[in-house]
Formats: sequence, C-alpha cells, structure tokens
Amino acid sequence: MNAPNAELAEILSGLKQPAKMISPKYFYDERGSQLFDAITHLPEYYPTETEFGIMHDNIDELADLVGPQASLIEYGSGSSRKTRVLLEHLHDLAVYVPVDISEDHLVTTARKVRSEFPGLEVLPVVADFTRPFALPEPAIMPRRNIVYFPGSTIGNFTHDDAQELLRVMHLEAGEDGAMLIGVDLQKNPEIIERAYNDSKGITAQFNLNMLTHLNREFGFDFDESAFSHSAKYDEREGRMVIELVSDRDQVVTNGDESIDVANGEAILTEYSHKYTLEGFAGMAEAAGFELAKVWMDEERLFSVQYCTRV
Ligand code: AVJ
Repeated sequence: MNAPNAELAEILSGLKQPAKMISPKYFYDERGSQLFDAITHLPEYYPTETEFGIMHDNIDELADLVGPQASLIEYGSGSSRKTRVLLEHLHDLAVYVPVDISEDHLVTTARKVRSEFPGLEVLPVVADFTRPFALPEPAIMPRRNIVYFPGSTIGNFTHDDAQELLRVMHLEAGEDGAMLIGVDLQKNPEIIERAYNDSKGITAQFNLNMLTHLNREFGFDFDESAFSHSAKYDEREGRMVIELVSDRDQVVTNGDESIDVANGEAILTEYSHKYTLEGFAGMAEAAGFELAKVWMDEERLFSVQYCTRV
C-alpha cells in the first residue's frame, strides 16, 4: 500500500501535468462510496442492474462451466448482489478470496459473507490487484481459480493498463484457471452519456466530492463550488471522459505548492472505457485467455465474459 505522502506526490504530479488529472481511486471515501451506491440505483445508470440481471439469468450455466470446488477470487471487496449470486450458486465453493486495497472494506465484507455463508472459508487479501500478489492457502485445496472482476471497473483503465491487468489476472488464475469479468459495451452514445449525467445530479456530487476528500485527507483547499461536473462520450476512443471544469481562474494550494487553474480548464477524474465484443476478445486473447462464453442482456448494453486459460 502507498504511504500517504507517496499518494500526495502522485496527486500533485497529476495536477502539474499540462492536462490535469486525478486518479478515480480518490472518489471512494465514505461519502463517495455512499454516492456511488446511490448511482447504482439510478434509473439512468444501467450497468449495475443489467449486469446483475445477466448474472442472475445465467448462473446455472456459469456454475456448470466453473465446476465444483473452485476458489473465487474477487477484485474489489465485493459486497454486491452479484457476488451473492455466485456464492449461492457455484458448486461446493472451496474458498472466497476478496482482494482490496482498503482493509476496512475487506473486514466489513468478510464479516458479512461469513455470517451469511457459515460453511464457507473466507480469506481476504489486502493488496493492489494491478500487481501480482500471493494467494492465501485455504483448508480445502481448490480445483481451479476463478478470478472475478465485476462492474466494468476494467473500463477505468487505459487500453495499455487494462492489457497489463489482464496479464496479471491470467497469472493469478493459474493453471486451469478462468476469468469472469463484467464489461460495458459500446452503444448509442446518448444512453451512455445519460448514465453519467443523471437528472438528480448524484453523479455530479460524486465527482465533486473528490475535491472535498482531497481537502480533508491531503490538505488541499479546493473550492468545490467553483468547479462543475462534466461527462462526455468520446466516440473515437470509445470512452466516457469525466472531468471537473473550473468555473473561474483560481489558485489551489497545498502547503508550499500552488496550482493555477484557468477558467474553463478541466481536471480529468475518470475514464470509463466501453468495449466492442471483438475489441475485448482481442485483449483477452493477447493476455493468454480464450473466450469461452459471453452473456449479454437483450439490448446488448452490457456483457459478462467467461474466459479460460489457453
Ligand atoms: C465503477 C468504474 C464502473 O465507470 O461506470 C459511475 C464509476 N463513475 N458513475 C463507471 C462511475 C461515474 C463506474 N465504475
């Protein structure tokens, strides 16, 4: 895990680039996590509900593909409904391994899962899953590893970084292992843009809350009221570009550091890449996976992809 000053250095360096940026990981303080949860319940935000529906409708087929006594390794400490579908339906699961950078989130998830699934071994791992990490040793030797990455969080990564992450997932899956991943799909840009510009303005609050988080945790003095939420689909790149746009010329300080922000200047806070089926399959193959099965909703908004190691 990064020391706070390493993180501060990273944030400052992002703000000193000609095109300013802050990593989307800083969305998720306590309020940010609550706001994200509210986003997943918005009528405009189709991914969560659609992905859940796909999982729910195809879980028996998936469970048969996975087979008995697998180890389920989830990237992100999932306390989501999707995780529960897997824990309930996978055959005779050997162990559940949630992997997250936040120990607090992991402790909460592990406690919940243990009380709901008393017979299941739960072995949380505190790690940055973008780098190789050691797997714990469960009491029951798993027959294979299933690396699970839901929510189209892969979309936050640039293509190069996503490719690298898929390689790490391939490594963690091990021999006979597989990857189960939620991937949001390219579609009518209006549908995508609406998902990030909801009518209640929750996504705007979620975006702006990052500044409040940085003020509190890292000693910045951002004026949240002097920035506006912006979320636009870049069709050429196939991605949502989510930014905070300055409403005036202003100076943001942190100790001795000062950062000039011009009127209309944007700070990039998040990319959310959308994939074509072919585009994602190409990346999975380049990482050593073979696409065994893709499930989608009827409108082909979202995909859940099951990839085995070749
Ligand atoms: C958690 C990365 C999947 O990209 O849709 C939702 C985050 N940002 N609304 C996404 C998000 C704004 C979300 N992911």
